Order: sequence, then C-alpha cells, then structure tokens
Amino acid sequence: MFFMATQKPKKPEIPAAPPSVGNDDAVVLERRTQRTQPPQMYQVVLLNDDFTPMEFVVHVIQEFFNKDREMATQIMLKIHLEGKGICGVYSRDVASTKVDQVSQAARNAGHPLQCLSEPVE
Ligand code: TYC
Repeated sequence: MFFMATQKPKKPEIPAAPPSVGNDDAVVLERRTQRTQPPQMYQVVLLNDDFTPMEFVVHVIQEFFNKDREMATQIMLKIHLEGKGICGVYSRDVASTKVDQVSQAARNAGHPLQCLSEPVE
C-alpha cells in the first residue's frame, strides 16, 4: 500500500520588501533573499583545579573528545597553565551530553574536575 500526498509542496516564500518610491516616482519592489542562520555552536571547556590528576584529565579528553594521547596531553597542559581550555565544539545537545558525561565520570572517580559549555562567539 502507498499513500499519495494531497497537497503540492509549497515553495518557500521570499518576503518582498515594502514598496519604495524612487526619484521618478516609479514604485520599486525589491526582493530580499531569505537567509537561514547556521545553528549556534557550543564549545565544551574544562577548568583547572589543584586536585584532579593530570593523567585523569588526559584520559577524559581522549575518551570523550576523541583526541589522541599527544593532543589530549597538550590540551590538559594548556588548561593547567591557563586555567581553562576548549576540548571540542559541538551542537547544543551534543555539547550538553559531553558536559554530563565528563561531570559524571569525574564524580564517579572522586575528582572535582569542572566541565561546562558556552556558545561560540
Ligand atoms: N592542575 C591539575 C594538577 O596539577 C591538573 C589539571 C589539569 C586539573 C587540567 C584539571 O582541567 C584540569 N594535578
């Protein structure tokens, strides 16, 4: 069995700009192209603290942000030296899931590691 659409798909409407009057009194209708904004992206950030072992942070970055050991170590050292560091950039839902996963892993291991996400400028 198959179903047929009952309505023709509608073309997206492009809003017409309000009529403007030119020098010669002619009415000009401008077309404005509709532009869809790309979705807001979110960077997932780890914060430094004095207690979480470096090895655990490297493991977390490898595990949840799919970095190799060398890159994970570089990111961890940057956080250690500068206070915070970006581990990855994702859509809002994925970023939120990463924050939850990292926070849970840190809690389970008894470390105070803080993870958050923030909109990319
Ligand atoms: N500063 C921690 C230490 O010296 C290491 C560390 C790095 C902790 C990065 C958290 O996000 C972090 N053991």
